[in-house]
Amino acid sequence: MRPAKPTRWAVTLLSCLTCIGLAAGPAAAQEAYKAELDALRKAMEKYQDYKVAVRDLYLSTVGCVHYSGEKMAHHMDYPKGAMGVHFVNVTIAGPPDPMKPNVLIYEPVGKELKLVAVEWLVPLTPDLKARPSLFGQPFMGPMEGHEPLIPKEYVHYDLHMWLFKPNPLGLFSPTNPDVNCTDADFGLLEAPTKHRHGP
Ligand SMILES: [Cu+2]
Repeated sequence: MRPAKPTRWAVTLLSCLTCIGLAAGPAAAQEAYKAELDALRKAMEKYQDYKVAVRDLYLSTVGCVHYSGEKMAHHMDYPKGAMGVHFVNVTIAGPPDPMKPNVLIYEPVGKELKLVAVEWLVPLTPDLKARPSLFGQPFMGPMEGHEPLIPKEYVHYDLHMWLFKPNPLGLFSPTNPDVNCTDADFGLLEAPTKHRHGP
């Protein structure tokens, strides 16, 4: 599946970053991009059923990722909280498409999986000339892959968006303190002691 060509509004959106979002911060960006966020939420709604996501090739990476808030060497500083279970679609490639995130994130609640967030994951490649941005929000990174689920060598940028569950730390915070992995069959705490260090 080839990524869809950016629509006119997406191009306008990308070229207009400096005029609104960056200077004004995430809350204002949320306001400025309200129509786009609503359109994205509508497009992603069908994935509240994880089986629909799997059929569209968003595949589960199983572990429910959460963070203690402790600083980790070679890692971004992630505030205490969880991301959840990432479902990754490797058939979506190319520049990040605001209407087509390549990752969906679910929180295990009881015996169910609740769609809570979407994420754009962009590998650092020689043709990538600048830090990607969407919705007036610069991506985090570049950072190493998050072991044990992503190899350390997979250097990338990413942007999380809590489209279906409010996040007190902000719409674009990488972690959400209101999401937890206590109901997950496979919890995966990324903490300093669990991180593989060099030889
Ligand atoms: Cu994530």
